[in-house]
Amino acid sequence: MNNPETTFEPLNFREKSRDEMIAISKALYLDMKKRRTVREFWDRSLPDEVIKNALLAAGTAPSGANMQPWHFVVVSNPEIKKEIRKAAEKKEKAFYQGRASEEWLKTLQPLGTDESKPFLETAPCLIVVFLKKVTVDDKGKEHKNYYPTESVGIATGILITALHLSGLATLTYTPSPMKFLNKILGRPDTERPFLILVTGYPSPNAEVPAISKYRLHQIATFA
Ligand code: IYR
Repeated sequence: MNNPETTFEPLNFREKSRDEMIAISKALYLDMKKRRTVREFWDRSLPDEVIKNALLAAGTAPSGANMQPWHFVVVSNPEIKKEIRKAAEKKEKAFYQGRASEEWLKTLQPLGTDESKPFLETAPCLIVVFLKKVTVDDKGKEHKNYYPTESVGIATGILITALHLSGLATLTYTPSPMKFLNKILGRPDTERPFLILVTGYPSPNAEVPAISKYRLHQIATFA
């Protein structure tokens, strides 16, 4: 608190009424409940501005020591999407045909996934989220990042929320291993691919698995 280099500014907190707080939290819950992970996308272009605003929202996330250890690559170029699909399907083939345990494949069964990933080309936008293991400054010096996994997870959650509330569908997609994304997208070794957020309008006849979420008492304890 008494570091001479630290400056502080007013928070400008506006208190909401109890009724407003309850109404906002309820409305947000009901809207977020409608978010579904979609695997069939429409090849319809998106307003750039929506993606940019969602990225700005993600960038407001709290992070360890405010290091902001994330980088987002927005891929809309069909050639690059094709390259990503080709590399990802190769990894998926190995996963479904041997790398995945019987138990894992059984757990995935209700989702109906397989090695074919056409959405990587159909969706207008792939947001590839990278985790910066270190931050490289203008002079090339590396600075340690703190809690990067937690930080990037929080930023990604905000990104998904922002895109959903803006009217778009997303799919959190994690081919494994994902290192090929550094090569295709020219990202340095100091960054690790975190996930691909496949983004777009859902296909008009998209279907989603009939799955449910746990109830409050199953996910929370009040002590
Ligand atoms: N990456 C594979 C397998 C997969 C793994 C998990 I964990 C999922 O929630 C869904 C799929 C695929 O995308 O098919």
